[in-house]
Amino acid sequence: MVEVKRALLTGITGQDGSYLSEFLLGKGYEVHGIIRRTSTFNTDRIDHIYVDPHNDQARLFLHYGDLTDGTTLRRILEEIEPHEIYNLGAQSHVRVSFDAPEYTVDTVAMGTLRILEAIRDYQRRTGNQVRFYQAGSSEMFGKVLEVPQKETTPFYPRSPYSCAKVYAHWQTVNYRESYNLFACNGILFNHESPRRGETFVTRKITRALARIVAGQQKHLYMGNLDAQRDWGYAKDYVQAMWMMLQQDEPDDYVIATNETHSIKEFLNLAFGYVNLNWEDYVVFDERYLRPAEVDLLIGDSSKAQEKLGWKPSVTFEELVHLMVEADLKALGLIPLNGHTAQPTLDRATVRSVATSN
Ligand code: NDP
Ligand code: GDR
Repeated sequence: MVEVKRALLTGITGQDGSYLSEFLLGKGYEVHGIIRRTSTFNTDRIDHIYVDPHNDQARLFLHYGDLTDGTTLRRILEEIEPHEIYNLGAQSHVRVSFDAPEYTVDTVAMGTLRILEAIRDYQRRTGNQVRFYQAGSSEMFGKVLEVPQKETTPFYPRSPYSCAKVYAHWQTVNYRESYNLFACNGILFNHESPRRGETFVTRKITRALARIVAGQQKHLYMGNLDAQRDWGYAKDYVQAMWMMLQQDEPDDYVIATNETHSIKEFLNLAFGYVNLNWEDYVVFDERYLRPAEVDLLIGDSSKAQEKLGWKPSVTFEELVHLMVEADLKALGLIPLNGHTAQPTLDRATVRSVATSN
């Protein structure tokens, strides 16, 4: 009988963790996730795939732990004996990393090292190979040294978060070369979805837009609107993580759409979708500026496209529209007919509601 594959995820309650869990369950995996104890529920994004563990159909299991707690990480690894580990956990907000640098570095840099050390010992003791995925970021490129950015582009991190990600990247390479670990770095450019955290710029915009249409909010306070990002769809990106771990040899890959757009372009498309002008609502607030900004990110994912056979399936315009639609739907403003780029709402009605507020 073929053994069921077991995957262990840190960050399972986050945007990517939830999509990756769905994807792995669909592939027949048993999925284990590390969650943090919080005073309010933090499992909203995975509640729909959770089955009570007393049910023998259950294939998703949750374990309390934290990236700052190496003992627990080791214990969970020993108990589960996973075939694959996806390290998605992080204090992942760049602006917040300037406010809480020490904690950010502890989770992102030291957290990765703690897992790598646990895998190293586990492999040596048992002889079982664990495949490891590290959630690297385009933020590591930071200051523009080359466009588009690819695997060979030098890093120039511009925040505590990205400095920590660079450390985690090189430590992953180092463990691969020193201890023969099957360890891969994904260098993922921004990827978004209706499950994106509410304080990242795309979701902040689409959520505020829905609230403006519903008359619950009049203004949207924002920082630098000139920054440019290579935005893709999170569901596409988690597939690339899995693909990396199915190769014969471990390697590092850039995952991107190879297109860049400014925050203003995002605003134009989002507000334009409901026939509103963003300039009537968006107000500058310097609190959303960063001490150092990353001005321009545009990836070159040709290596992943050639070697993994990965490619993005959702365009920038489709991404904006599916996020706007999901937030409008969450407030009961439109019926959503699946992920479609076609407006399903009566724009004239929406416009009249918004302008009368
Ligand atoms: P999210 O912020 O949505 O999720 C982060 C996850 O990490 C959550 O599950 C969170 O738990 C968990 N976490 C936070 N702190 C700790 C800790 N101390 N110990 C254990 N778990 C912790 O991030 P995304 O899903 O968007 O991103 C996934 C990973 O990919 C992150 O590492 C991020 O840095 C990286 N990345 C993301 C990109 C993107 O565009 N989304 C691009 C490139 C890289 P809780 O729910 O309890 O807060
Ligand atoms: P980023 O994402 O920093 O690229 O990191 P974010 O959406 O936070 O910012 C993108 C750009 O928008 C500008 N901006 C604002 N950002 C936020 N959050 N709020 C605002 O009001 C606002 N106004 C303008 C920012 O200055 C920035 O230029 C994300 C995270 O998911 C990281 O974990 C990940 O590694 C990278 O993407 C790739």
